Amino acid sequence: MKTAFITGITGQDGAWLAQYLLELGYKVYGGYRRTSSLNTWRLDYLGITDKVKLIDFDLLDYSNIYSAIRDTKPDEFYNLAAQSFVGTSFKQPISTCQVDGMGVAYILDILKTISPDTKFYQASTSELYGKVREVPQTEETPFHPRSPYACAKAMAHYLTINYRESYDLFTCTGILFNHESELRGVEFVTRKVTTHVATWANKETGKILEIGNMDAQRDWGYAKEYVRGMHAMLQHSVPDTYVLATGVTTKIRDFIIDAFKVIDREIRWEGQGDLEKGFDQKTGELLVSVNPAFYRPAEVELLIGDSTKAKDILGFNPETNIAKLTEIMVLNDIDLFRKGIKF
Ligand code: NAP
Ligand code: G4F
Repeated sequence: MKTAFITGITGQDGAWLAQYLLELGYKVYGGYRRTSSLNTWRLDYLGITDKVKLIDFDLLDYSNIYSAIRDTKPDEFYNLAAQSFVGTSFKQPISTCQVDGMGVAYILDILKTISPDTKFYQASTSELYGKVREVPQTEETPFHPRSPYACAKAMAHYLTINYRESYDLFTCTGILFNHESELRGVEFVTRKVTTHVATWANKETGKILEIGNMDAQRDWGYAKEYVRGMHAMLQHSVPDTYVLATGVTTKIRDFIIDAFKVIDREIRWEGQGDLEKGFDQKTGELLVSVNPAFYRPAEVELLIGDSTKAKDILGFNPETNIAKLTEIMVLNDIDLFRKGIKF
């Protein structure tokens, strides 16, 4: 039986990856950080909370990481833990750098010292491209990070490659473009939109969606499919860096329009910039309103990835397009809302 250690197991990708590895017959250790109440809603949703072995794990604590690796000596180590919200990284730049940058330095050095045969996956990100230098973005496109989050992830990315080149460790980096799902945190824009749309499914309960920059574009895929790509990277004979993306980009505005269409509401836009608003075409109800509080000090305007390398070498071929993904998320949130879940 192979063993895997997943950091960030309580997060979106951690939960999907744990489910996938359990299906493959792995023993799964899940690193989770202590909070005042253990937050396993995603593992509960997938019905796997009792099937993984939860281990205390905090990326800020070297000695904790050391003992977690010493005690488990996994075949594969997936580092998915991070302060992953770009907006927050502008408000908490120091802790973001410590967790997302230094935390990875700790893991790599501990692996080198006490578990050099463990294969390592680092969750890199399309945020590295930032102010993009090339369209679409590939493994060769230069980086131009636009947030403390992306800067910290750049450090982690290069360290992962450096430990591969310097010490012959089996370390991979996956430059993943945005991937979403029913398990996405509600502060990220897709899930923020779908939870708001769900509140309009019962007419009397609609909540106005306050939104930031609607002109940014993202290459959105389905997280459940992307975690298979992470696993495939560690099964290949040679450690490397891969882009995982769909190759299709969508404006935030179009995502909002399509999400409301799932519940048969057409949006009529009025005004411009900070004053723009979206009304229900038929009823005139206010559905969407711009709130500059959600603008970022520096924005990543356009992301679109080319994952030809992952397709050719790993067989990565995501099937869920953005229309299907939108429908999955909206219908799931309507279901949750009707069951009384508060967003
Ligand atoms: P997520 O839902 O925000 O999950 C992040 C996880 O990290 C949570 O389990 C969180 O624990 C944990 N964590 C945060 N700080 C920690 C610390 N100091 N020590 C230990 N654990 C800590 O993120 P995700 O969407 O699953 O993303 C997974 C990884 O991929 C992240 O590294 C992210 O930056 C990267 N990434 C994501 C995307 C995407 O579109 N989803 C794209 C590219 C890269 P709590 O539950 O306690 O908060
Ligand atoms: O959903 P977002 O917060 O995701 P973002 O910033 O692209 O980051 C996500 O994807 C990265 C991969 O590229 C990951 F590395 C990272 O961990 C995370 O998973 O924002 C998407 C876009 C941005 O341009 C943002 O300015 O949506 C825009 N936006 C407009 N209004 C908003 C809002 N974003 C959020 N979260 N909330 C808004 O109200």
